[in-house]
Amino acid sequence: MNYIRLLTVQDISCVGQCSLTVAQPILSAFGIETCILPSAILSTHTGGFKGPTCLDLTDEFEKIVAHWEKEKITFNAYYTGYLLNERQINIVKDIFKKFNDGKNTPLKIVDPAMADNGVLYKGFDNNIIKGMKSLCSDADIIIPNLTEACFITDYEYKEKYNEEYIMNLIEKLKTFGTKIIILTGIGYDEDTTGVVVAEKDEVKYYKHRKISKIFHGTGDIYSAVFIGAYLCGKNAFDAAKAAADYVLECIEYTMKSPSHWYGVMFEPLLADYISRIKSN
Ligand code: PXL
Repeated sequence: MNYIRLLTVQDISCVGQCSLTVAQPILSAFGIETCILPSAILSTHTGGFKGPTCLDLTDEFEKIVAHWEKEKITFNAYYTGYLLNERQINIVKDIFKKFNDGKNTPLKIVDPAMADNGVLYKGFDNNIIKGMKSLCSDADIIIPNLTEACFITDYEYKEKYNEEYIMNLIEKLKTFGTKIIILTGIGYDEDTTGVVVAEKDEVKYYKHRKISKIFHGTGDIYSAVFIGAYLCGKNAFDAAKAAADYVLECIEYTMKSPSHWYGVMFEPLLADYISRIKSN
């Protein structure tokens, strides 16, 4: 594998096993140099802790970008996650155009992390949807969950649906013009869920068992493993499958510790998983 220097832009939730505290260890374990631009520092994520603190780092973005430009820093790939507002998103869109080594155009991967289970995360309003629509239209790969996909396409969110509903959603997502769409959390019956992978004219579905308990941060773990596996040479479908299998393993492991409610204990399984995925 060629050496890859990736920039990921998302928040630091100091406690909570999501965003950068997930992306950095996972991508580094894949052998990817993982540079960070933190969108905010929160004491915890916003999904269940009471009254998290949040320091908005938007004002730092321009200063950091200016310094990187002076240092002639380049990236081979970008991965964006939880961003705070449209101003931040506009700076990220600008970052996408800079830091190119002039040889290979960096790959732009956008997880429009802003919503789940039919609702926006706490603290967001419709402006974040507008911003994410714009960011997704600049991406090569998008990784929305069902809720995010509905928000960015103005499509009705449904808890129960059939394949036709999802195929119509995929058609709407295609209008963003990305090379690959990874649509997560799609299940057609009570006991299963899965991921839809759309690339060129091909749409494939990987179905696996569903665990009814909801855990925070699973979307971030999913994206990081998908990106790690994809950048290490797996095709999109195999990377999507690998990420789903890992998230499932981590959830099952976490459920053995019922008091661990705020995230998924992915760390104890990471080293073994990476060596398995790299050997096949
Ligand atoms: O996992 C998504 C996420 C990331 N960052 C913060 C969050 C959430 C989800 O709730 O609150 C701060």
